[in-house]
Formats: sequence, C-alpha cells, structure tokens
Amino acid sequence: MYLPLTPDGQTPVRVLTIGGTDSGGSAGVQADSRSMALLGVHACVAVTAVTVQNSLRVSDIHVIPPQVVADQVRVVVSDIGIGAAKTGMLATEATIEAVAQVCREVGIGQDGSIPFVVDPVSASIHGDPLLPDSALDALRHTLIPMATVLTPNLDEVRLLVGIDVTDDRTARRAAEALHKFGQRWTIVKGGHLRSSPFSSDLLYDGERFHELSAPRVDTAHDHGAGDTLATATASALAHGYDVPAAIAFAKEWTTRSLQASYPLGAGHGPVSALRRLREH
Ligand code: PXL
Repeated sequence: MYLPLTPDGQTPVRVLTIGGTDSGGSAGVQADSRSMALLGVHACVAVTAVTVQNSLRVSDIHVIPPQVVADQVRVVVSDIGIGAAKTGMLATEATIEAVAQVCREVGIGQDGSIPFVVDPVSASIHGDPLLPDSALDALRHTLIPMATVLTPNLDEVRLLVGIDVTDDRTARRAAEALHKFGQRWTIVKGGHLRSSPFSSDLLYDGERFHELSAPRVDTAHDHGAGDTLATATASALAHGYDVPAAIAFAKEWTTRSLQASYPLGAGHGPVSALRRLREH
C-alpha cells in the first residue's frame, strides 16, 4: 500500500510536477506536493500559472512566461535529477510547446529515460476553463505523444476525441481513439461516470485492456482527485513500478484520499492525503 521510504539523511526519490498553483490549496501543484510528501517523495515544482482560486471558483489566472516554465524544468533535471515527471494545468499553447521541447531536451518522456505522466487538465472542478480549446491541438499532437501515461477524465476524453463515455463499450472505443495520439499507455478514468456504483479506470497499451475498479466514494469533496491519481502514478513509476502496478497503487491511494476528503470553504473540499499521518 505504501511506497518504500528513504532512511533519514539519504536523498529520496524526486518527482517533478509541472502545473498551476491553487491558492485554495486543494488542487494543482499544492495537491501534488502534498501527496508526494506523504508518499515519501521529494517534490520538485515547475509553475506554469498562478490561479486565483478558492473552494468556489477560479477568478483569475496569471500565466508564467513559457521560457520561465522551461527553465524551471531544465535547472531541476540537470542538477537534482528526477525519477519521473507529471503535467497538470499548462494554461496556454505556447506553454505546452515549451514544455514539450524542454522535456525532449532533458530526456523526459517516451524518447528519453524519465517516465512522464500527462494529465490533460482542461477545466477546474467548478467548470472554469484552465486551458483554451485552441491549445487542444498542441496537447494532442505535441505533448501527449511523448507521454508514458495519459490520464484524462471523461470531460477531457470528450474534448480530446469527441467521444461521450457512458459505459464499458464507449470507454474502450475512447481508449482506442486516444491511443492513436502515440502515448505508451492510456487510462480512461471512470470517476466522473456518476451513474455507476464503481469508479472503473480502463488502461490500454494498444493491445490489451486492463480494468481497475474501486467502489465509488460518495463525496462532494473530490477536488484534486485527478491530480492525486497522476501524482501517485508518477511517484510509483519513479520507484521503478511498471505502469499497471503504478496505476493500481495510485488508484488505491486516491480511493483512500477520497474516503478521507473534507469540507473546505463554501464549495468543494479536497481529497485528503493528510490521512496518511494517522496510519503506520
Ligand atoms: O484538478 C485539476 C487542477 C489542476 N491544476 C489546477 C487546478 C485544478 C482544478 O481545479 O485548479 C491549478
């Protein structure tokens, strides 16, 4: 259930998150860093955008210049070294292109040696856009093909391939359509299919389907759930897990974080990695 912990005084596994901040502390690089800390992983962070956000809405976005995003990635990889990287909110087409370029340069992704989880974040939990539709093509054709794992939710599946997933058959069709972008593994996350008593994620490597199912956790406080799954996957990959094992680990970690979710402000509360502190 847990990733191996590094003894005191030794350098732990490092994972780089490339994404936006959430001033409310529920999603984005804050959620990623918190999950990583509680997984025993050292979080490195390349910020793409600052969101002005609370539990109710995203009211403003300040985009970091793409070159500054790329420089954060470059200096971290060249000095600190990382075992995996993940992306979340990328904010603009220019940032997607800069991230793809620097990742290629430093060996992140399928053509390099560093596993790469691409979470194609397009909107906040409140429905506020975090990526313009005009940037979708850059995501489809520039960044996603570099991914070791692509982790869209059902809204992102609809945006990327225009398929409305309502059952197992349409989930398989979507996985096949998404897989044509060229990434190594595709997951279609079923967590948003609220008509189902299960949260079933479908994994596809171009040949075989694997299904991972967990009982649906009935909570209104699921902010950061997608970030948590992608982060836990990247953290397990950094420890050398293969992709199906990393996703199985991440699914269990996310389910437990959903079970421990808590209210925050007047809107959506976050999933909680903090519950790890009560476990031994
Ligand atoms: O959960 C996806 C996500 C990622 N990154 C940022 C966000 C959100 C959702 O709200 O705000 C910055």
